[in-house]
Amino acid sequence: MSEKQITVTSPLLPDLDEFNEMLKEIWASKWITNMGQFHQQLEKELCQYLKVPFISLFTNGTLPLLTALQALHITGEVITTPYSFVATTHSIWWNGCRPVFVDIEEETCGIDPDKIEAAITPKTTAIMPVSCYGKPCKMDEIQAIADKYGLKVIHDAAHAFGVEVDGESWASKGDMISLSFHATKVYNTLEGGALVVKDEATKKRIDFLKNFGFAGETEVVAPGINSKMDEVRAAYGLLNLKQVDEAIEKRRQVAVKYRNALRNVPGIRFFDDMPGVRHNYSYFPIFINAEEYGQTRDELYFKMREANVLGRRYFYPLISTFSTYRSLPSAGAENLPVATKVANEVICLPMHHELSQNDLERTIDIILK
Ligand code: T4K
Repeated sequence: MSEKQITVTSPLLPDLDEFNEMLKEIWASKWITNMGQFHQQLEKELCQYLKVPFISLFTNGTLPLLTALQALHITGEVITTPYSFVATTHSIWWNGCRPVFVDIEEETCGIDPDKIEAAITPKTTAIMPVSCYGKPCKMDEIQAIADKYGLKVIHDAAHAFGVEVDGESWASKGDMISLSFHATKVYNTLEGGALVVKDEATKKRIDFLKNFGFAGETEVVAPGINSKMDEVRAAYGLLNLKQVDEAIEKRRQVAVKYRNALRNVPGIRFFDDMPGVRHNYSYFPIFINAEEYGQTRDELYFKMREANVLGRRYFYPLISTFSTYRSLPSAGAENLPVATKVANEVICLPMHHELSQNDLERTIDIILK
């Protein structure tokens, strides 16, 4: 364990002097939260960067999911994927709804649209797909099913910051789109998140909901929550926005090197770029076929750990196997064969803007041995 630790990710940090200048402004104004000037500026700049009409900032990427379900009055059953971070399903549960797991497809690791209709019941009110690893899931097919049955689509795009398909922002797909700006994401505000919405009235409603439901000093129009982003994080976010493209380009170069090194290794599968897609390279998952590769996923995973290379098994175990959810009728492995297989095959390799050539070689060498 003598060699330097290589982690799965490393946060994009703003220049400390520039940040300090912004902190001085905040200190001077004494306005530190509740939709201050940096909060407003970041919302404006994110709308431009993400090519979306309206955005509302949040303290993390879980609360926009919870709030979207509230705002859309979602009840009953919500169809979702078991192959995600737990926050996706928790947001459904916290709204008093029942998550209904539908299997994923290997091609995108997103929910399989061909399996959605069979899971729809009279109680279904929404679909919550995830663009896992920032890879666009089959949103057009999902939206068509939602339209046919009158369902809402809440798109968990936590991983998909800056992703575009044929020039269109992926953060515009769905009725409401949730983003995470956690430290481990391509773009971070320390902790943070946002909800993208389509019209001004909805934006206003979300802004009320994230501020206890207040619509003025004395009027409360809804049972809201407190999930406002403060000025310090908004300032940090403004600085990071200036350098996120450079970070994405560095990640792209890492992806190219991984692909070149691993392309012909039997039993290792990974994603290539999709035509017309601007990827953000937020994760670099590889999938191990133990028989062809000669080692199981866990054998490789623990070998990497021994060498201080900390890949992560995102998303193992499946959400549907956790104690809260495993008794749901849709949670059985027989209903989720692809997700179960993929969760047992995946390792996300170290992927961030600061990986050195030596870091990459160390990681690749372990896999090639
Ligand atoms: N929907 C989806 C699809 C999501 O993936 C997530 C979050 C959400 C919703 C909810 O969004 P948030 O409410 O979290 O904004 C991480 C993140 O905490 C979580 O945000 C993320 N998804 C999930 C996939 O991964 P951990 O438990 O794996 O993180 P941790 O602390 O083990 O960190 C991993 C590595 O990152 C460390 O080994 C080193 C590096 N790191 C991490 C932190 C926190 C740093 O270098 N500095 C840091 O400050 O969950």
